[in-house]
Amino acid sequence: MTVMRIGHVNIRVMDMEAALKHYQNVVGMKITHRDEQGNVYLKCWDEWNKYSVILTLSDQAGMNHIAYKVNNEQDLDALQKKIEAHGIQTEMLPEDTLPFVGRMLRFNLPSGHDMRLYASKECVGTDVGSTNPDPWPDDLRGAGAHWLDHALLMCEMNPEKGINKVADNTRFFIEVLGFFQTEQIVVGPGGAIQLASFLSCSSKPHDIAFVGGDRPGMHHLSFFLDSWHDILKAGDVMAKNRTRIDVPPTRHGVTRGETIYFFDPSGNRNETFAGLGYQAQRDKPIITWTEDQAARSIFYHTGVLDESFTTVYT
Ligand code: M3P
Ligand code: FE
Repeated sequence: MTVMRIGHVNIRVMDMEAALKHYQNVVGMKITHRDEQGNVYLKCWDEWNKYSVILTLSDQAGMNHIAYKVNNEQDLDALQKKIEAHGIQTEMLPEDTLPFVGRMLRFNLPSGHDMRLYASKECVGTDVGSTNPDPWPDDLRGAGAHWLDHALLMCEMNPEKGINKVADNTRFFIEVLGFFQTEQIVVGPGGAIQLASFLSCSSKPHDIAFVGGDRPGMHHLSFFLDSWHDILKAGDVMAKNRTRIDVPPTRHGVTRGETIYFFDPSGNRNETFAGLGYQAQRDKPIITWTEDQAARSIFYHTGVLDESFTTVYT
């Protein structure tokens, strides 16, 4: 188990001031760094590394790269060999290519997404510290998200042409990066097509997920909250800030998560996600959702899936 967790996501925004208001006042993050190119780095109060979101000004929304943290530098070297042996080219970027981050292994996932692995990022501590910590800090803002929890990436899928990057990424994450699959949504005759895949490298129901679509992209990045009550309050915060809500508070069948989907001002979808769902263990049978229950797997209460939920993404 060498990959520990999601480290950060670099996303593109079209209006930096509006984005900063959103990620600070709604999500509850704090700015920890600005670089000379104008990128802004933010962290959640319960994270101990320097940042988990990098905002880059652009004329188009979306994700530049996603990065996961591995145990140590030796694991990074070992993973480089494994990834290359799988037929994927890699590049080891030198320390400080990104501020406060050590060497960074760069490669493209089978789905085309730019992914990075690194072993070190400056530790600045959580907002309650590590000595006799209080359960939460006094200056919580907005939803008061604890940490960046996971991301869901859209992957090209065209069964007629035999293209299924959801399945290709799943194989890569299991065979090369050491993740294990917790859940899947299958469609088509005999459930032969893997439409969605949920993968863990921890004891959480997912640390990354993939869903099939027309083109690669980012469906959402998700921030962790403690409880259903915190989800309700996050909805209040969104209303106060006139945040565009995509899906109001509900529960997922997949992962059992309690959720709200909403958009940042550039149209990047965010999620607040509560509950650890269940203990994801490596020997747990994979949970399978069948095509007739696919909508309920995503929105458990209504069992209704608005088409825009899987067609609108950045
Ligand atoms: C989640 C989650 C889709 C499923 C989404 C599930 C888009 O976001 O955190 O469990 O099919
Ligand atoms: Fe999610």
